Amino acid sequence: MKKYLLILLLCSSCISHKYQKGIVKLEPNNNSKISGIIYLTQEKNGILLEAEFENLNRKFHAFHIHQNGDLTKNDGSGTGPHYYGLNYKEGNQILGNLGNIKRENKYTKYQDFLENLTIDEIAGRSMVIHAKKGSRKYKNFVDSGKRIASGVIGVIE
Ligand SMILES: [Cu+2]
Repeated sequence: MKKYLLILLLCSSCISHKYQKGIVKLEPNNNSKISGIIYLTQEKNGILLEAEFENLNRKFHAFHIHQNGDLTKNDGSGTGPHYYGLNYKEGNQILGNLGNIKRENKYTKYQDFLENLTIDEIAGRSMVIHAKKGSRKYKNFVDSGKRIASGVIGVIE
């Protein structure tokens, strides 16, 4: 019995993540002037996101994880649909809906914690900023306008 307890205790602290750090360099879409860098750090229950954006032009911009890492289209359409989460079921939180970025000035510093997400599962996908305000974090996606900046989620080992 003691042996099983020990194994249980060990395993609750050994949830292994292949990647601990990620980085995204945002490039403009649809001829916007928006750029930015996003730093991702894997923590126990999610990802710490720290970012700096340049030239946001509205008070709020929707911010999402999209399924694909294809940046070859100027309108950002290569990034495909929104990312829902690995084990998404109807009614669950939509993990790719990161809510809205609130603009500060020419430069905007932004920080968030993305619960229940791992860098492993989003590596190679993309992060996208939209022209308009979207829905609140983890709720259903609402139409948030054109894609104005996007970047592939890269990993750092
Ligand atoms: Cu989106």
